[in-house]
Amino acid sequence: MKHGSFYFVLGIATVLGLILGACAPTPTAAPAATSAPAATSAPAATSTTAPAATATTAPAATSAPAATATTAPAATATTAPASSGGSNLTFVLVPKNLGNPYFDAANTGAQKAAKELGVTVLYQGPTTADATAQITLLNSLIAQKVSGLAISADDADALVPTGKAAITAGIPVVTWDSNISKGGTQLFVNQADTQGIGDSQVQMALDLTGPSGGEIAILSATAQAPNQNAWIAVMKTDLAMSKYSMLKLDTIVYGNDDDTTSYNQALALMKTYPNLKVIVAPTSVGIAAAARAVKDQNMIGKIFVTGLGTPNSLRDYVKTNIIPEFALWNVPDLGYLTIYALDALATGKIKGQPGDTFTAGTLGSYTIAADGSIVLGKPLVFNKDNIDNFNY
Ligand code: RAM
Repeated sequence: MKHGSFYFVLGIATVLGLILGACAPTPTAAPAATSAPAATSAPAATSTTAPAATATTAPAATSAPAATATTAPAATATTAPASSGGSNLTFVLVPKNLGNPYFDAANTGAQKAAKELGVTVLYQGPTTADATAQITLLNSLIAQKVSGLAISADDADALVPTGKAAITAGIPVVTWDSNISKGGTQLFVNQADTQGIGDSQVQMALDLTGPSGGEIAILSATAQAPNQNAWIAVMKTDLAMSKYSMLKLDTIVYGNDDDTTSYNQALALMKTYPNLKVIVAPTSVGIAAAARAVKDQNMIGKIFVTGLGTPNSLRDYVKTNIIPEFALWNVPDLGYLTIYALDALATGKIKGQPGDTFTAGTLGSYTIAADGSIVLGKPLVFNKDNIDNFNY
């Protein structure tokens, strides 16, 4: 080869090499995953919206690459490995279901905590609020040896063996929002006092019927939902008290935290109970669907809706007086606190015993109560005067 041609070929090869080098995934893009091959391809898996993710869920797999999303049909969304510190910990925040704005809001707080702690938090859950699908996902995450699980349970009892299996495998487990029964979790991060949440639902119903009372109905999430069932138990006790004797509970129906099912249940309630005055929906999906049903049926002012939901999804209904008031807690803070609690367990700062104390970043210090829980704070009541102060 002549010198001229040699240098020409060399030049081309060098340019090609530079281009290929620039396209290659950089190792720094895989913050927490150690051995998962797909991790490098999911750097900014910022995609909170990432659908049935395959490779993007892989960062969770630290040592069992085969058992990733393919064995977890229910697992879909994943979020940014926010890790900035030196930790290799990969926690998974598991909601009752994906596509629920309430859990998405919790995930924003969880990601904030992840950044502060230098850990990775993945967000994976079943597509429907179904315990069997949630157990399938959890079994997969246990097989992948993730560093910790934060679960909002679809069923208190059905998840006990799964929670136990994780703990036995050395994977710390905290529940948040919706608890697993005894033995299935090491710590429950409760959003607000259960009694207080139940009381607020009945009080708001009375506010909306007015002092003379009237017929009310409860539109809940799933029939097995641990948190809704605990709140409904409080509501039933309250309704049996003389101070609420003017309220008549017609029925309890379940919309399964599914928008269409909840909407249809609300329509059926209005049809079946012509004197219905208030639908109480202690679920973020149910309350929004019920409000829409009232609007679509032109029942504004005749039937009111209240319960629990996120300010952003209910703002318009508050302003049009379909939902004059409703309650909730600071959901991003709930996700934030949950990840701090899980990190404290995973790093041995606490054992999950009553009396154990840890600091949850900007939220301050928490001590585990005798019942194995910590409580975020008090429920907030939202109405047209304050709703614009909240954005989640
Ligand atoms: C739904 C879920 C969740 C509950 C909220 C209020 O999003 O059922 O568990 O806490 O509503």
